[in-house]
Amino acid sequence: MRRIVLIRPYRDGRVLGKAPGSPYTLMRLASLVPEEIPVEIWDENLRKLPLDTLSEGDLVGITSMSVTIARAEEIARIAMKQGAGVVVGGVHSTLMPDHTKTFAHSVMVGEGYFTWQQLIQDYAAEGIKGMKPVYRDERWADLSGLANISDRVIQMVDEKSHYWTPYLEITRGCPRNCDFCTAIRVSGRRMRLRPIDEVIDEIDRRGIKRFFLTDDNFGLNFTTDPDYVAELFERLAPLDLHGWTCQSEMSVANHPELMKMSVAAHLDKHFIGFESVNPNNRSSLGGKSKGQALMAEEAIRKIRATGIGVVGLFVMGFDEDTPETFQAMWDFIRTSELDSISTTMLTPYPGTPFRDTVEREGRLLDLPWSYYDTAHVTFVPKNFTVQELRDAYDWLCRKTYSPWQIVRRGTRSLGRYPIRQTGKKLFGSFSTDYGYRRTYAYRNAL
Ligand code: B12
Ligand code: SF4
Repeated sequence: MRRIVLIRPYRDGRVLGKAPGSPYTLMRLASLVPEEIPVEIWDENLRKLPLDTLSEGDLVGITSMSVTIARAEEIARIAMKQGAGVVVGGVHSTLMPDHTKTFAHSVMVGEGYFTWQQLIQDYAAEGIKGMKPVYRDERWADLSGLANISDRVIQMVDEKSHYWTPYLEITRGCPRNCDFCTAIRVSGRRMRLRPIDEVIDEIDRRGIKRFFLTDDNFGLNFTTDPDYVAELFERLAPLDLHGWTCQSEMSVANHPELMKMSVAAHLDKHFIGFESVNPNNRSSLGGKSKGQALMAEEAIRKIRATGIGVVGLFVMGFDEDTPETFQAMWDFIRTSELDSISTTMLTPYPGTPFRDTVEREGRLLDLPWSYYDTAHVTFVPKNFTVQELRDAYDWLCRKTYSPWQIVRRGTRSLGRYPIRQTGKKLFGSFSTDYGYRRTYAYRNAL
């Protein structure tokens, strides 16, 4: 084997010279490559890929989400034509292996922690001939000692020079069961926790000062595993961090003691999946106490009172939604104390019960995967025409992400911190809304 090349296909590009987020998935996978085999990470958000250098003896691993699968396919076909062995893994290939199989020697279904190592051995022994069409790894393995990021990978990626936001995994999985959610189909419904020593060691060796957790529902651990969370916060508190953010749910507001500890642990913001201000949508939301604007307001107030920010995540286009839901959403955004807002379009991702429903009812629109970016309407809604839903969503996004609204929320957010912390908190106070404005803007680029 000449080398292993791990590729992230283009999606976000660069902002002021750096890509928005580090290639965390590939950093973990590259760390599983034995030291004697050369490994490279190619991030197409960062630079044009030297695909013409791929040849026989190279093993190419490509990561995929539905939105990037078309580019993954182009890269895979070029690499295969030049004689490289090609494996595609990630969310899309896990949920649609039959589609992915058509343009790769191997498809990685599931987490791949163990099968990736198996595939490397198979390729090293017999080249492309040794690669099995499908490798399955859906055992939801214990995270202890699993693919810790190696020093070789830390040096190679040089996150500080190339990326605005480093990612970090502390827990994985979510026991809830929202019918539109892909995360639980690829990370499992059992909450798994990384050993705290390994988390602290990783932060230390990577030298990161800010990070975004990849955890599907970190905040749920406040309720299900308070001792773990308390110990984690105690260990993070003495570190010299600028701040970090996580995905949560509003039940964190019921844990004042942990919230207090989280401030000392440099937690900056909870991204909270309120999902909907329409109470009729509760059945789609897997048992979370959601869909109730009053409860949301109370939770936001309590969390912000501790000095932690709240980013509200909302999904539009549920079957129960009507034009009034959009007005109610805007009223809520305008009057709430949220620090940043994400309003996304409900999307029938592969592997979800929601997709099964729209398929069964003949409501799935025939659109390329690039439209699965949560900013496009990809199915026929119940109470709108497709165009009406698009227009309603456009109306909401133009209001929510107007420069004035971004500045208003960002300045309010920054105002929560003591003046001496302004430098540290400036980036994070505006970057989230700016990022969502960009995500929405992709829609108009297609
Ligand atoms: C963190 C995260 C993000 C981050 C960073 C994403 C990134 N790494 O580029 C941010 C916030 C930027 C983001 C953005 C988006 N995301 Co996102 N994200 C996640 C989240 C919560 C965790 C992913 C993660 O990093 N996990 C930790 C790493 C270590 O593991 P992993 O990526 O799961 O990969 C493992 C396996 O899949 C496998 N594997 C993956 N690739 C490969 C490749 C090879 C060769 C092999 C062998 C194995 C392998 O090995 C890894 C280790 O086990 C997932 C939810 C989830 N549980 O998957 C959603 C998720 C992946 N995101 C999703 C979506 C829709 C998006 C956006 C389109 C949203 C938007 N509105 O723009 C964008 C697209 C961004 C892009 N660059 O393409 C969907 C994808 C659905 C789908 N069918 O594609 C998910 C599943 C969430 C959901 N809605 O349910 N996301
Ligand atoms: S709470 Fe979040 S991660 Fe959990 S199932 Fe629902 S959408 Fe998915």
